[in-house]
Amino acid sequence: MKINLQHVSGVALVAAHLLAFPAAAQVAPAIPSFYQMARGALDGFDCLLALPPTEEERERFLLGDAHGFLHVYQRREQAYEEVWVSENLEGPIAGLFLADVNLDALDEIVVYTENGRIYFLDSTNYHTLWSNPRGDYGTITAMTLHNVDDDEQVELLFVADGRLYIYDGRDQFEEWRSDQDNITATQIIVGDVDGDGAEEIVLNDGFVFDARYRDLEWQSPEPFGERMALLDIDDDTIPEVIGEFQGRFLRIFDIDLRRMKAGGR
Ligand SMILES: [Ca+2]
Ligand SMILES: [Ca+2]
Ligand SMILES: [Ca+2]
Ligand SMILES: [Ca+2]
Repeated sequence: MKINLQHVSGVALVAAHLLAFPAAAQVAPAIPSFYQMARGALDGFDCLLALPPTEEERERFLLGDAHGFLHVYQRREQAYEEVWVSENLEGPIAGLFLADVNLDALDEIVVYTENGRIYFLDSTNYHTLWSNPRGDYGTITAMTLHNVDDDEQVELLFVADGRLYIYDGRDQFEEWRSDQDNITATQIIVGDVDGDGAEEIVLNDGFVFDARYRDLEWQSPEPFGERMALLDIDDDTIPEVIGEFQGRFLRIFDIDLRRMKAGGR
């Protein structure tokens, strides 16, 4: 059976890090590096983000806490130490990303809070470059970054107050919002899940939108789980949605066939 990995695996991320910093590959660290830990025990935390090492090659990572604070931790010998704390961002930190949202060749830190605030931070000095006005959105339940239009940079895709939004990060405006106002998704993934050559936006509460034209392609009668990943496990070159329920139970969905894979043969 052939398995096509649609997501960048943890191993690939570690490998990419070692390629980018070959010195790290030659000297085996006494303890696992943050990258290794993050790809193991800490993998999957939405509010932990490995940042590129400092100029002195010190590993660092960003943590957003439930009280509304961001913390930067830097490697110091056998441990990490806090080197920076943000002002209070007025709500539980709900997700962190690193991407060049404004197409200036520098990566920004993108932060969103549960109560509807979005911040762009400079990834070297952590200064706030931009934040959305208070009150634009009441609650943001999910976000991801993906290029879903003709301009080069990634857009912010998020679910707020029941709707899916596509937001331009460079010029900071809403490109599109869904007519559907009953969306409750807590995770968003993007991929060509039906094999037609165009990407879909898959929401874990069962909505599937065309990423480019934003038509509702399917609304599954059942949700896809709290956590999803894309993986082609039946060798038809179309990734299935692997959905995790209650933190452990897996179900597999063929979006192209509009159904859950049956158990057994
Ligand atoms: Ca940038
Ligand atoms: Ca774009
Ligand atoms: Ca498709
Ligand atoms: Ca498949």
